[in-house]
Amino acid sequence: MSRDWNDLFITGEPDPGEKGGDPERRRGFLRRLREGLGKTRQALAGEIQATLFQNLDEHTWERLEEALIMADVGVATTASVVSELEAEATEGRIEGGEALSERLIELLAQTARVSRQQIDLTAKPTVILAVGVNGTGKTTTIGQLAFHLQRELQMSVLLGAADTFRAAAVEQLEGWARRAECEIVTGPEGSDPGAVAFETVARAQQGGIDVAIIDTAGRLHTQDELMAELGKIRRVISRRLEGAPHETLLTIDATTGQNGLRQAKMFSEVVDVDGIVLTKLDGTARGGIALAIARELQLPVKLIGVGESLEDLRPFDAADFARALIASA
Ligand SMILES: Nc1nc2c(ncn2[C@@H]2O[C@H](COP(=O)(O)OP(=O)(O)O)[C@@H](O)[C@H]2O)c(=O)[nH]1
Ligand SMILES: [Mg+2]
Repeated sequence: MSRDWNDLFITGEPDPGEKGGDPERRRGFLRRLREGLGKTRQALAGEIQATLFQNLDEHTWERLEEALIMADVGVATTASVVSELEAEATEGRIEGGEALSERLIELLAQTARVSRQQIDLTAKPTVILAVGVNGTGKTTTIGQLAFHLQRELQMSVLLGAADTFRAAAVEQLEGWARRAECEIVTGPEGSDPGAVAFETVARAQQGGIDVAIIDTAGRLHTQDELMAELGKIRRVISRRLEGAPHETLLTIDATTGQNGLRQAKMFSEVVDVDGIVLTKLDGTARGGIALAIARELQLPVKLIGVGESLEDLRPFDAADFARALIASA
């Protein structure tokens, strides 16, 4: 789990200091996370606190299950977490609302833990490919990620606008390139996305760039078409640079709930995905989905988006996340 950018990225540079960065900054981050998750928190935290701080009976566990399922934590995840909590409480291993609430956070965080949480940036250049259904937040995520790499970690970034389907998509990425102060490779509208991807990797190699991030279109006419296009982009990239793309990130829009999960499953069948970016958590009361995705897709959530500003993309830490949803303060 990555509590901070320094935990998320493997850069090969010496650790810049104390894990998790400076405490002031971390407090600020947790406050923003709580605010960003406000809608889910409003629906969930009060209900859970009220339930766990009352006398425990069979209704306690039912109410708890209902609240978690309403927040999209998922039926299977909810069932296993609540039955474990109930067992521990019944056996007297945990007592009191505070301890129950803490244990619930721990159990939820555990379910979200799957292999390889980090993003390895030691290859030079590292090529990151962004995939996902249109409108899920790929371009926004790329811009925010470029900003962090370039401006905070002092890594050089090159963007590749391989979503050549619409001119507006290229302009949008150009806007982010300006904000992040990084270079961008574009092609004419309707041109071959593979050619743009190839050019991006080539220029990153020639220019000694640290990270190339490639945007894709993610149209979903048919699965075959999508598979053909993404497959071609990947082949072109790996032909230019062996081992690339090093990281394929799949964006999922949290507001689309279980439907988004189904689409994500389809994508992960078509391309090898290394991690999930879960966006728009600020726009839903069902943000619990972040805790269920890892288990359902067997893929780690690596980044979360809680808004459209530069600061709104964050590394995902399941414990911080669960705490932001549930804890009273
Ligand atoms: N509220 C909110 N809006 C977001 C977030 N991420 C992206 N958006 C918005 O969602 C829309 C689609 O995003 P975009 O990056 O263009 O998606 P793409 O089609 O996958 O590239 C845009 O209006 C973004 O500003 C987020 O975390 N929160
Ligand atoms: Mg886009």
